[in-house]
Amino acid sequence: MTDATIRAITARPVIAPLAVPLKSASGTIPAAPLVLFDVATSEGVTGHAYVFTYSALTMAPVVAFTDNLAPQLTGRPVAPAAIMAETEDMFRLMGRQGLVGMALAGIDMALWDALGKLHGLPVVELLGGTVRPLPAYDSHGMIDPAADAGLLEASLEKGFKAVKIKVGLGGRADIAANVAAVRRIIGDDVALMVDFNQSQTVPDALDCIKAIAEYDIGWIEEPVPAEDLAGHARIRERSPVPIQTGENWWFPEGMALSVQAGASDFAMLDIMKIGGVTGWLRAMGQAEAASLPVSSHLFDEASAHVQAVTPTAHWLEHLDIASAILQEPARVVDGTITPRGPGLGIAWDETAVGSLMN
Ligand code: SMN
Ligand code: MG
Repeated sequence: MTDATIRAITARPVIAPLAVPLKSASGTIPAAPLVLFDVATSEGVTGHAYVFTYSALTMAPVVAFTDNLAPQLTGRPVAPAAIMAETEDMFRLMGRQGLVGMALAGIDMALWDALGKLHGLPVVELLGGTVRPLPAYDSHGMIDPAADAGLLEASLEKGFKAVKIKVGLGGRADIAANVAAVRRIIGDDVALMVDFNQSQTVPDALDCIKAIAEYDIGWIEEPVPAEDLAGHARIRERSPVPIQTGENWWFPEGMALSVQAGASDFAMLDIMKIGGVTGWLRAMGQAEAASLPVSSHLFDEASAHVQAVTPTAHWLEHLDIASAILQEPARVVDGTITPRGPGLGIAWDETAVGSLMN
C-alpha cells in the first residue's frame, strides 16, 4: 500500500543515435526520435519511461500534449490502471490512437516504474512474476549480405538463437536471393524471421512467401498494410509459414479486431501502441484465450517485465533504440534478456540526454 500521488509529469524530446540506421521497406529511420517521460511523486520517487515516435516531427506534439494533460492528472494516486480508465473516458470521443496514445503509454509506463520503485520491486515481481531470462532475437533492418555479414555474425557471437531481417523492396527473386544469402551466413541452427513491413499486396506476398519458405522461416511479419486484417487472414490461409502481426495494434481494442479476423498465427505487442504495461496486461489475456504466442516489439527494458508474466510468451525483440540515453540498457546474455528493477529498470544518462535534447 502506498499513499503516493502524482506531483508532476514532464516529457522531453531526444534524438538518440542508432548503431545502424533502421532500414525497412517502408522507409529508413536514421536516429531514434524518443520522448522521455518523468512522473514525479509525492514520496520523492520519480518514474521513468520512453516512447519512440517514429518521426522527429511527432516529438514536439507529444511533449505539448503531455504538458497540457499533466495538470489534470496531478494529485491523483500513483495508480496506472485508474489513470488509464480516466484517460480512456477523457478521449472516448476522439479516440486514443496516434500521438495521444504515445503520451498515454509513456505516462502509464512511468507510473508503473514509479510504483515498482515505491514498493522496492521490479515491475515483473509487482505483477506476480519472477525475474528470469527471456529468449530474445536480434532484430536487424534490411541486410546487404555482402556489406552487412558482420552484423549477422555479431548476433551469433552474442548467443542469439534467432534473428530477424527486413525485406520487401525489389521483386520475388531479389527477396529470395537475399533471404538465401542470410540463411547461408547464419547457418541452419538459428531461427530466421522475415519482416515485410507492410510492403506487399496479397498475391505478391504469397508468391514471395512460397519462394522463401524453403529457407526455414520462423514467421512472416506484416506482409500487407497493418490495417488490412482480411488480407493478413487470406495470406495466412495459404501460407506455409506462420504469419506474425501486432506492432501496429493500438490498445487492446485494436488487437481484438485482429484476433477476430484471424489475421495471424502469432501476436507481436508493442508496449507503446498497446497502451503501456496496463494495455499489455489486457492484451496478453486475449492472446492466451486465443492461443497466440506473444512476442514484443522494441522497448527491450519495459517489455522484458511484461513478457516475463505473459502466459504464451514467445520471443522478446532486441532492437536497441535507447542505449545512448540509458544508464543501463538491456543486457544480452547468451541470447537472453532479463528484466531488471527496481520498477522498469530505466534510469537516464542525464549527460547524454542533455547533449541530445532536440
Ligand atoms: C520496426 C519498425 C519500425 C521501427 C523499428 C522496428 C519493426 C520491427 O517493424 O518489427 O522491429
Ligand atoms: Mg515489424
